[in-house]
Amino acid sequence: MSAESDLQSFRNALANAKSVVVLAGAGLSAGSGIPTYRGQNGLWKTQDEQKVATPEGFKENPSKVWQWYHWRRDMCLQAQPNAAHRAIAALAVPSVRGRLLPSLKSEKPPLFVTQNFDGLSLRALEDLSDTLSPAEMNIARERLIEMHGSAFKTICLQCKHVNFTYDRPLSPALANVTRENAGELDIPVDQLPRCGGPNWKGSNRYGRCGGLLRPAVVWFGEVPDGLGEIARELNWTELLIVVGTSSLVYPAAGFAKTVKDRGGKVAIFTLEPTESDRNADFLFVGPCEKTLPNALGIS
Ligand code: BJW
Ligand code: ZN
Repeated sequence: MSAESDLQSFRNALANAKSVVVLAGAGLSAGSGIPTYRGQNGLWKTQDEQKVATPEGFKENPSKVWQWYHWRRDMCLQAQPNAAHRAIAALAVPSVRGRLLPSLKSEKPPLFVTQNFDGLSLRALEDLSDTLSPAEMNIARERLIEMHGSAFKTICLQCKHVNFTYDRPLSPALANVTRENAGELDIPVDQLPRCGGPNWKGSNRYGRCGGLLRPAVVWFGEVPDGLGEIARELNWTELLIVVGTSSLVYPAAGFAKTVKDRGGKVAIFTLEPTESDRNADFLFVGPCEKTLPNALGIS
């Protein structure tokens, strides 16, 4: 199938689909300068995932883990959404959906499931605040599932309060942590981020209890967020658009098979296809910040 006919048949599939889901991975944000996990320059080349991305690793050395998340969180804050984030966000605009996805059964935007913790998809959506009404924005936010959590959320290990903030640093002791020294500094546990913030005054109330915070991200062995809603949608998804994931981490790695088994179609946008990507109905190879806006006709 030539690139052109691929594009035309993909556009036809979009036009005919009654339900569409988008699934994204780290490749979506690679064009914004956020490193992927696997592959040549992936994070796991220099960092042991068992030490920094498991609950056991955090229990063993919360200081190391917090330092590692601090510099990555900073990097996410400095990064900007790219053209692929913007193209997906544009599906929240009713007129764009009317043009591209005229057969959608629901009035809501397609469910957008991202494995990324960088917050860039949310920011791309929020950049549309002049275009979307407050109600449309709320619905679009609800249709975005950050299934592996967010760099900007914390959870208190004691009272379980979840907090969202773009503030930095989350504790004064993290201020000097950089990519180069992350994990090397000797920061005692009582100087790590705490429930109620650095000026905690001894209260034991919910959200201000002084307990140790952890990043509200999903580590290996933990259950991802939003699985119930995702499973419900995948039951009747006619087109799954997969962007920039190696499809090695479950349960997300199984979504394409679920859709195929129920008779749906799968479109994959990736830099380097793997063997399993070749079973896709539509395959777009190249940087998704170029291929995705082009395929959707949104620049
Ligand atoms: C581009 C591009 C460009 C580059 N344009 N493309 C054995 C068998 C089956 C399962 C398991 C098993 N052993 C253990 C498990 C379970 C485990 C798992 O799957 N492990 C595998 C490694 C084997 N999974 C879990 O533990 C999950 N939980 C779970 O299973 O709970 C049980 C349960 C499930 C369901 C119901 C009930 C119970 C939790 C997984 C948590 C993953 N957490 C992380 C860290 C998040 C926080 C943080 O960032 O620190 O999530 S790990 C990391 O991997 C991160 C990612 O979201 C995730 C996926 O990575 P992703 O996005 O695919 O990135 P890469 O780097 O792998 O790929 C990038 C791709 O982009 C590449 O293909 C590039 O080519 C491409 N690319 N530039 C387009 N410009
Ligand atoms: Zn607390």
